[in-house]
Amino acid sequence: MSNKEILSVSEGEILDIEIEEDLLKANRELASANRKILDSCNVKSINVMGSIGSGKTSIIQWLIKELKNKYRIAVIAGDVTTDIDAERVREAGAKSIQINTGRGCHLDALMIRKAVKKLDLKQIDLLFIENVGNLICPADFPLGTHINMVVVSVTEGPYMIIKHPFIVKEANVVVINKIDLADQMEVEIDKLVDDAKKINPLTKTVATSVKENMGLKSLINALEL
Ligand SMILES: Nc1nc2c(ncn2[C@@H]2O[C@H](COP(=O)(O)OP(=O)(O)OP(=O)(O)O)[C@@H](O)[C@H]2O)c(=O)[nH]1
Ligand SMILES: [Mg+2]
Repeated sequence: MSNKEILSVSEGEILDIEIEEDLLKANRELASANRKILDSCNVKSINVMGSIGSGKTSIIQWLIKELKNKYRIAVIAGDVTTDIDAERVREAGAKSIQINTGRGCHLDALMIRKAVKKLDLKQIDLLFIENVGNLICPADFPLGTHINMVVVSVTEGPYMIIKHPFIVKEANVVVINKIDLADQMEVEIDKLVDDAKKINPLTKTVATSVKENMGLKSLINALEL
């Protein structure tokens, strides 16, 4: 008996793969159309991805408070069911639109196209898009943004970057947040930075603590804002 197990792919599975490829292709085309629309209105856009509770909204609020006198800022907030995050960024001083994805684990380019139609882009300089908290699905669905930022938190432990190479490969900026808790979590920031650079040598890394107000200037530099 062979020690290799051969898995056969049924016709149904081939169809599934073809449908998935078509879906990803359609998303990429819509993403490029989104980019053209944003570019035509001189709106710089940032796709903020990261796991649940890593600090995505806190970081967006922090940036809004620091930058709202320099840029006209809007946020598209993706969430499964609530509009809590849209309200939080509105309170910080930005226009906001909530997208509820229901059971969906990521935003896609069509959702952004529809949300962008509700914004007066001529009145906006900077658009944050907070993706659904998840380190897997958003990696496959570009939105057409200029910058992809991934927020991880030290509270997720020492292996969260090395275990999620696909999203790190897509990231222009990796933010390691909640560094105020690094000692309690016994997580070494330098090791996380090395992990990110090994996966994506071109990505920029920034260590932050929103709670202790650490790393804001470095983050603004990394985002070229
Ligand atoms: N200690 C500490 N807590 C933080 C920091 N940043 C955010 N938090 C807290 O972490 C929790 C989650 O923050 P959010 O900004 O809501 O995280 P999120 O990634 O937007 O969460 P979801 O949208 O639910 O996925 C909140 O209680 C924040 O106050 C930080 O730097 N240090
Ligand atoms: Mg949030």
